[in-house]
Amino acid sequence: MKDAKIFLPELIFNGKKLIGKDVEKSTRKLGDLKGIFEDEVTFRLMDPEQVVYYVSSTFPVEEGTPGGLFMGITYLMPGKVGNEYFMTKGHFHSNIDRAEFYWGVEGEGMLIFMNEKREVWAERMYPGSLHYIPGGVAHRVANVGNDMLIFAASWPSDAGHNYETIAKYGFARRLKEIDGKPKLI
Ligand code: M6P
Ligand code: ZN
Repeated sequence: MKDAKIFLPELIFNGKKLIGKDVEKSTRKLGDLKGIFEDEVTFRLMDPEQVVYYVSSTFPVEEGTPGGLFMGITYLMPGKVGNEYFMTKGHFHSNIDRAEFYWGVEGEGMLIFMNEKREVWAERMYPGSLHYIPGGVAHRVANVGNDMLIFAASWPSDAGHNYETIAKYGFARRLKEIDGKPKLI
């Protein structure tokens, strides 16, 4: 029998960066996050062009394909709007029962969960922390440190992002810095 072919991988995840074929980058600036922070007066005084986070992702199959997986790495800048930490938009999955893994790569973060009953809880993120996000649970990450927060994620290719529910009703609690410490209030 002839030897089977051996290939080099098309992608490299060197721990902090996703490098290779078809890696897509998306950027979210402060101006794209209008309405998610409570202190709108302070928000309006800030530069809408300031980058809050960007995501490098690989989509090996078409979005919506059942059974596939996506992977992305998010780079979330340190900062606050008033006393509320910079955070991702946050979303439920459009196919609400789809789960996801997040894991901490660098920096200090907080993963905020909210179920459909609007119950909120959070887990600390740090290099090596691994977080299972069950189906039916909205998720958002805040950078609670002074340096960039890097976390990676893998989610089903038919999960989809439902941003509307969060845009309309928000999370039931906000993560704020109170006396120098993060608190969910
Ligand atoms: C992770 C994944 C992505 C998501 C990104 C940013 O990398 O969950 O699917 O897009 O975080 O989060 P959001 O889409 O809520 O802005
Ligand atoms: Zn998700």
